[in-house]
Amino acid sequence: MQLSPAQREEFFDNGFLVIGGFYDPADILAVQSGIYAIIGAVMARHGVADTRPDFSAAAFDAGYMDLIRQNRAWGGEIYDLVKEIPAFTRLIAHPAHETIMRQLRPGAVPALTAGGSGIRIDNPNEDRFRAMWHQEYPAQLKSPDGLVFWSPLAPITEDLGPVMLCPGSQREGPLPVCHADPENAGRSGAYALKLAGETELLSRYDKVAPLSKPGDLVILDFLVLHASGYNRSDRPRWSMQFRYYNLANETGRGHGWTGSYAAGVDFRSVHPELFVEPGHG
Ligand SMILES: O=C(O)CCC(=O)C(=O)O
Ligand SMILES: [Fe+2]
Repeated sequence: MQLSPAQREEFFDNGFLVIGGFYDPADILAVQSGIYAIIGAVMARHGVADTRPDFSAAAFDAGYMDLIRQNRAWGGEIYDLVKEIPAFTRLIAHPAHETIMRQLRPGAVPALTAGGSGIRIDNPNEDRFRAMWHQEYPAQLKSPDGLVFWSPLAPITEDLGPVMLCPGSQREGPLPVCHADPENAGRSGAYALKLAGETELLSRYDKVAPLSKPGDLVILDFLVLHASGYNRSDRPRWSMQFRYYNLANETGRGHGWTGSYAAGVDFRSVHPELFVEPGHG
């Protein structure tokens, strides 16, 4: 996987890059088929009759909305199980991720954040689980020059709420955060963090929300400002995230490549200067 000079320039200018048709369709199909099987297994566990059509890429999540309408907690079971699909685990360490990182971070020694990969299921109108505007670094730590590889499992349309990004915002460097109030009601860990001076900061940037489809890849700089969109459709928004960091990065080396919330660490113990009390941002 060789990036063109124009693609590299686009990434450095914007802090993100969309690559169409990046993954082998068979690899994506295997993950969708795994999700189909898990939905069936959860139906069977709860005695729900399985009247779904046979598996197809277009309807891999058939039955899911009916299940969560019956009992929202069953959606939580599916959310935890889909991370254990072998085909998903194979994609986490896809060789092309390392190849891309070596091209976008010259001299990098790519490493994979344990627990830093996942499958998001953004259900319609569940704004409580949206990611507010954030940089990846405080939420993940490891190294500030890390990359998020983001890829949808269903076609992303406007009404599904594509991820929003501020092009060029990665040049701000690591930005201070505070605890959101009152927005943090029901939020914890990285989800409760809000950028200090968010309104002023966001007013200085354009916001874009690129559409994508299964097999496409969106690469995000660990420092680019981004947020979940608002799912106002009647379908879940399925997407995969793979997170890589750089063992050759000096800041990472300085704190021992510590992880953040996923590793049970409060990032404030590593970067106290990046936290401000509400009202001081
Ligand atoms: O998919 C989303 O809504 C948020 C994505 C995100 O913040 C990430 O992948 O780091
Ligand atoms: Fe993020």
